[in-house]
Amino acid sequence: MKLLVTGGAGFIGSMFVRRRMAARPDEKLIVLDALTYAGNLASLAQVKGFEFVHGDICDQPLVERTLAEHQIDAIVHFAAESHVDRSILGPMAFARTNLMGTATLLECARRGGVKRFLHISTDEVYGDLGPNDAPFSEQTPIAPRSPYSASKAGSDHLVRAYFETYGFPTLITRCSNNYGPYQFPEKFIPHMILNALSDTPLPIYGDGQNIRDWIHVEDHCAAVERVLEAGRPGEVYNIGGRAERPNLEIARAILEALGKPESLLKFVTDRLGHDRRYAIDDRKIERELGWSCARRLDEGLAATVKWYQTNDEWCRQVRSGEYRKWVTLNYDNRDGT
Ligand code: NAD
Ligand code: TDX
Repeated sequence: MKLLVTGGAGFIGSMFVRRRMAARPDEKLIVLDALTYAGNLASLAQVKGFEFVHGDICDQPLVERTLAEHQIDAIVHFAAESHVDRSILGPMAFARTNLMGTATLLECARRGGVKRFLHISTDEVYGDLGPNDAPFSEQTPIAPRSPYSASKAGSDHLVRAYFETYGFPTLITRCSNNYGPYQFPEKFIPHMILNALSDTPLPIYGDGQNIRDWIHVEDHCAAVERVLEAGRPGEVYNIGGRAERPNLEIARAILEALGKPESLLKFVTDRLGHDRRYAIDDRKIERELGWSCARRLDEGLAATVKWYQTNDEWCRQVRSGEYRKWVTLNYDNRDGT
């Protein structure tokens, strides 16, 4: 299979590429990534054998060329603007990449004869839950509440429309909150770990009782591989960690793991439109494809804390902005983008 992975320099995409290349070193794998602030080639530094195309999924000629030149059979589409807080500050980038980018990719892939298109979506498209509501299933109506989740929901609708209208072989996964190595520290868990390590207050939005279902990024990527291999075209598969926790409990666990005092917790103004609870019913992927989450949250979190403690060079470069040097040297000076 000749595989195109969009967003392969991001947090989840890079884990997918690392795992895939380790298991199938002879497979032809192309990463297409615009290297926004969230893309970091250092996350792929140890990986050999893949090809990298620096480009934007909204750039139709570039996408067409990439698909044709490499005779791509299948696409795993991770590329997105992914941070809710940024979507509240600047929603247009989310509409552009998540909607227009996905539309561009779908249209080029359909015309280019791609045989499988796996769209990586999120549980956030279902909206939020009250404390006693049943978890989201694949039948739960789509009801996004942030510009991020609305743009992802829009992209899911486009993907579904390509299956229904053209019979184009699409698949969708909707996963809960990921954690693990190489996650950009704007997201909750790495943000808490790095602040704790530098004795900086940990900002807890609202009352800290918002609940997320946490899954280790390796478990998510294993599920994505199962869907790529054996998922039924036209279907949606939920993926979850079966580990619902209030944010405050996670922040406390991180402080405890690092031997830091609870006085570092700082309650701050809540996120606008903050979803209260996510929970996932992932029995369909378990039943149909035999996948289930392998890592326990306490073990995965301990390993993640350790990873951020021991990979201080990656963290330092991300925090200082030095990781952007590659883009500046190779591209910014050449064509002004
Ligand atoms: P990320 O922000 O870490 O990475 C996104 C990657 O996409 C980056 O490498 C970035 O450079 C690239 N990118 C952004 N805009 C692009 C464009 N226009 N063209 C080409 N590349 C572009 O995101 P992530 O956390 O790895 O999430 C990956 C996917 O998984 C996203 O689609 C996200 O919605 C979904 N998802 C994430 C989570 C989570 O907890 N992080 C959970 C469920 C689903
Ligand atoms: O500093 C913080 N303090 C805080 O209390 C941050 C960054 C977050 N939070 C809270 C907000 C959420 O309730 O922690 C929770 C998790 O926040 P994020 O890491 O921003 O994740 P979330 O908004 O839940 O969205 C994530 O999961 C689904 C990803 O960013 C999305 O890409 C994915 O689709």
